[in-house]
Amino acid sequence: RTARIIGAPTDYGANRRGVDMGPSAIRYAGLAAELRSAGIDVEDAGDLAVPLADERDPDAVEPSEGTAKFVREVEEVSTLLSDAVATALADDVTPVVLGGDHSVAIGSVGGSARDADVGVVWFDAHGDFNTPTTSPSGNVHGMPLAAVLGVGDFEGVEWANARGLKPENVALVGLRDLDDTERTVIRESAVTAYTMSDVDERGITDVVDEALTVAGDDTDGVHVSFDLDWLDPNEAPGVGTPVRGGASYREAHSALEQVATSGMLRSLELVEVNPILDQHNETAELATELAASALGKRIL
Ligand code: DIR
Ligand code: MN
Ligand code: MN
Ligand code: MN
Repeated sequence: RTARIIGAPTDYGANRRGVDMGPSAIRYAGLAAELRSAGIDVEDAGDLAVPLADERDPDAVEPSEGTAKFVREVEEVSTLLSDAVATALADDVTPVVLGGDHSVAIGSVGGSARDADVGVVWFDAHGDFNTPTTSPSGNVHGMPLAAVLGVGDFEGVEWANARGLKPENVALVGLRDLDDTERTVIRESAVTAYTMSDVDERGITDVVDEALTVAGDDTDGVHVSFDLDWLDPNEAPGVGTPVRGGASYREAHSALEQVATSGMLRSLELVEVNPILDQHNETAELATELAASALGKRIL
């Protein structure tokens, strides 16, 4: 199989500058070489032309868009990314999107689900189910799942909604930090959510197996959205919103090896790597290793 790397160097969805350097950090950590050594062919499409943050005003939002900061810029990046992902799939290669903050998922899920029925497995400490009205932070990186599913303010917002995605085919794995309204909205939604307690009780293999069944049920493939803050901060310190009690190094590899084994992976993204907050680029190195596991690297 061939993987096409697509860099989305944006921090418009987060309040921490530096996450826009994620694609550079992950390339520097040796992503292409790691994938090639695992027998995967690699193309690098380079980075999307993201507008320069220093020239944009965070408050330049329309009143009807509540408190979503930089929502115009997020729309701009999402549109570029959605096209790049859809093009990769049309070219019969596997898109590997490098964030950037998690707002990039709006573009990658949108592109992946443009001309197909797609399921999503979302590895994250957070639910990413806020909307401009409910978000305590106003940061779009806490909203991408609500955006692609058309929840709340995002209902009928064409650039944000993913055409071929139903909530019944969405599984969130490893939740441990939800905002109050977010908890209610997730409970009321048809998505399936597994907390870290589920991982503790049932083990990662069982949980991921079920998550893949949910996402793969009557779909053409699965998009894996991987927020590095899913891991414990001891393993992945270079993220903007670390939360204690996350997945271990082994659990993360095991989960993504299962993704590869399932044969259902359609598109992959690795987000929230922030080299400014990192120690010796170790979070980017981890992202590199995990991408190889998801794409089929095996020890023997
Ligand atoms: C928080 C953080 N719930 C927010 N979300 C993050 O801003 O809405 N998602 N970091 O990955
Ligand atoms: Mn996230
Ligand atoms: Mn997160
Ligand atoms: Mn939170």
